[in-house]
Amino acid sequence: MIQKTIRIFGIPMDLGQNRRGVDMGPSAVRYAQLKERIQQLGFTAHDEGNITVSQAEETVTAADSSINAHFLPQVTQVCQSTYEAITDCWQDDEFGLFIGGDHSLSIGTIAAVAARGDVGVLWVDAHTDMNTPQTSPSGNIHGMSVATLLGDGAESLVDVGYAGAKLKPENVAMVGIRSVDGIERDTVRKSRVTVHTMSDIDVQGIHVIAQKVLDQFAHLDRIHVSFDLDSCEPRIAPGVGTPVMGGLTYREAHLLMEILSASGKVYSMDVVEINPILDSRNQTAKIAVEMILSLLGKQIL
Ligand SMILES: [Mn+2]
Repeated sequence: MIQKTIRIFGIPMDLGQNRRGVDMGPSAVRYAQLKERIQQLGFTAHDEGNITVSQAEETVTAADSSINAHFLPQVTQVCQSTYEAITDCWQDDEFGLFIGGDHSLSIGTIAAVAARGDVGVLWVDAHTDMNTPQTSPSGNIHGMSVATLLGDGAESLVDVGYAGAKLKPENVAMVGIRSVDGIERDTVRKSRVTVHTMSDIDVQGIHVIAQKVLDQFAHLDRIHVSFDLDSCEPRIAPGVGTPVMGGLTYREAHLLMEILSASGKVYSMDVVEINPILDSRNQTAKIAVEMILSLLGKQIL
């Protein structure tokens, strides 16, 4: 497919986790010449600016200690306005590009994508993000996004956009996984989500894994890529809130994007968890732009 027009939204959400700084991710990616680079590839790019996100400091509502999910009302509201803004401005024949912000924002972006029909979601991440308020050791919502999208989580978040689950587990694949919490491990095992761990990539090679993802999504016309920069090896992407050693190399990440792009099915993308405060000379935002260009079809020759 690869649409001719790219519609960009920034979602400076930092309420879904506890390392401050990911709210500056959209600025860092724009500073890394996102729009110019996309236009150089021959696309038209429209930047819709940022969704409004309240600051943690201005929160007046007392924390709700009855549920283990920090900033639940605020995260719900941002996901809802993200859903609405995307639904209003993003045309069917455009590629949707959503820049974060922490990974909780995907609850809003993927709700908007899924509202247009069945979609395969490739979750590129060090973590499975399948905790619920009942299982989460931290209470941080960015570790609950996938469970929420599958319909298991805080009710207000599950119902962002429209009531109920947004994804079917058989339409979700994960790549880059190397850190899963205790009880979360049981949830992942029991779910029908397909998980390709770093060990699988080591043994089989990323090209084989990429093909398996495409085979899994063979019955679907559209693929959404949710790219958490912590999937990459921290030496190449140091500017993330939760770095985990042993991640995707620069070339593995690129090749994954290139193979997906060649399928002609990629429809939209989240790029999340870039933390410029922890970064080194905007290196992580620059890698994010490289991944976006590869997914849009940039080739070596
Ligand atoms: Mn994540």
